Amino acid sequence: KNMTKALVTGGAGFIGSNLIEELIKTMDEIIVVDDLSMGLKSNLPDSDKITFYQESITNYDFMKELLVSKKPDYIYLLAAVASVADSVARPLETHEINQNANLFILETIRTNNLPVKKILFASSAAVYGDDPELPKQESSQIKPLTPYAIDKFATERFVVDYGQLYGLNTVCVRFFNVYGPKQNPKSPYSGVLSIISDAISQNKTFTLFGDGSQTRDFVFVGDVIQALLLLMRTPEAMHDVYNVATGKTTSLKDVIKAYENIAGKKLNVEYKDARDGDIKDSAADMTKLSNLGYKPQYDIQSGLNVYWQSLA
Ligand code: UD2
Repeated sequence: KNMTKALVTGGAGFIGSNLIEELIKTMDEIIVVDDLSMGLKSNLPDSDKITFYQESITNYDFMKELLVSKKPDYIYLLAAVASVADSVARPLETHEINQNANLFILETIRTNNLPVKKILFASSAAVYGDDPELPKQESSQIKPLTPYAIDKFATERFVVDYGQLYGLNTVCVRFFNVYGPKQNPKSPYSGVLSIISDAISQNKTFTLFGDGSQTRDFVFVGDVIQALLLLMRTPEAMHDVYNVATGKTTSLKDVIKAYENIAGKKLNVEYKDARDGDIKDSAADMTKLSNLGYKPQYDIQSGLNVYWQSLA
């Protein structure tokens, strides 16, 4: 029997490590490439199916050798510098990771005729920018406003184009506000729910930028993994881009209220002015992914509940 192999770049990160917990149920080998700049080796489940490499995807010699020798069937391109602020501070460096390294992977697959079954690239709702028209459909106006968003959008186009021009099987996702276990609260630009979780469990003060009326489509990581697996196995999901969210929005104020109820304690909040460049509201139209059978299993209440339990 042929071994089925998946490669996950950024596999020790938040979304990657949650994905791998599912992949070990069906794959024979999961190859993880992660430089541990944000991810943690301890995020990975303990399984002899996992082959871990602490490497940057910008190590081209390494990546080429890995792809050619391992010949993965499925590739999840999740590695990125996920911080928009980092991309504004050092655009050339983040461009190398967020775009060029992914293009190198595509090019290596093409020029070596590697038998990859499907490639999925993780993009971001950031590509929509601050245009106020909501909810965002995949066909809505694209207005990338930061190096991060520009790289995500350009790489989406490369990934789709490598499908159309060279026949690679590819698909892209645009993540909205993903939250859940293993999200790293390290940076002030980490996902707000990881920062709130950290604050409430450690009894720290949470700094709220704005008045709390800003809204987001918060999607629990379990639903994100459902979406990724669905898109990988669905042949019609091809050379195309899909929003990944829930289709429902919640204000930051209401999220905090819900979290306080679950945790059974108050979050200590200090208010500051809205952050430069932050958008007020974000919302996803989920028609396209729903038409493939996607149905989120977690509302904000149940998602936060699982998240809180995971911190215990
Ligand atoms: C998310 C992405 C960003 C980009 C964007 C696209 C994250 C971390 N950021 O930004 O990369 O893709 O979506 O729309 O996924 N907030 C606080 N206190 C804090 C941190 C955040 O009040 O300590 C506020 C923040 O000002 C914002 C809201 O919480 O109004 C959500 O912040 P976020 O960084 O989690 O997510 P977002 O949607 O601004």
